[in-house]
Amino acid sequence: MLQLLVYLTFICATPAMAANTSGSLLKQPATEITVRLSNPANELKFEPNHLELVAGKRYQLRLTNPSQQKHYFTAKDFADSIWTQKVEAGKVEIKGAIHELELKPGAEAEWVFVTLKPGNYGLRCPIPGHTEAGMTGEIVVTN
Ligand SMILES: [Cu+2]
Repeated sequence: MLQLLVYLTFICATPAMAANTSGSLLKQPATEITVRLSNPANELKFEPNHLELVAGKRYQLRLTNPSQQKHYFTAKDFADSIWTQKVEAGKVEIKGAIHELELKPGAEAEWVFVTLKPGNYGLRCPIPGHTEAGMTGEIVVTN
């Protein structure tokens, strides 16, 4: 009996419980969006560079890097405003908060999350020179 109590306490203390409040949100089908980090011509931009999302919806954001150099998808304020269900890359699945993804040439990743707070959030690739060259974007979350 004591063991059971300890076990329950442990479960309740895990961050995953925060997800329970949005449990029904996690069952809704995810809207798929693809964003390319640069392109085969190595242009320093996100395609598309403007995303419009709705708060309280579940999304499956597929990130690809079809260029010959690595890039980052960095949107810290956005990442703070959502609930990340998981990030899948290759055979690895990562649970919990994510702020930034680095994609090597040819890499692909899937970020599944639920938007929570409306707002305008910046997106950029912080590799020296890339933000300055225009590798930026905007994520708009509306009600
Ligand atoms: Cu870049």
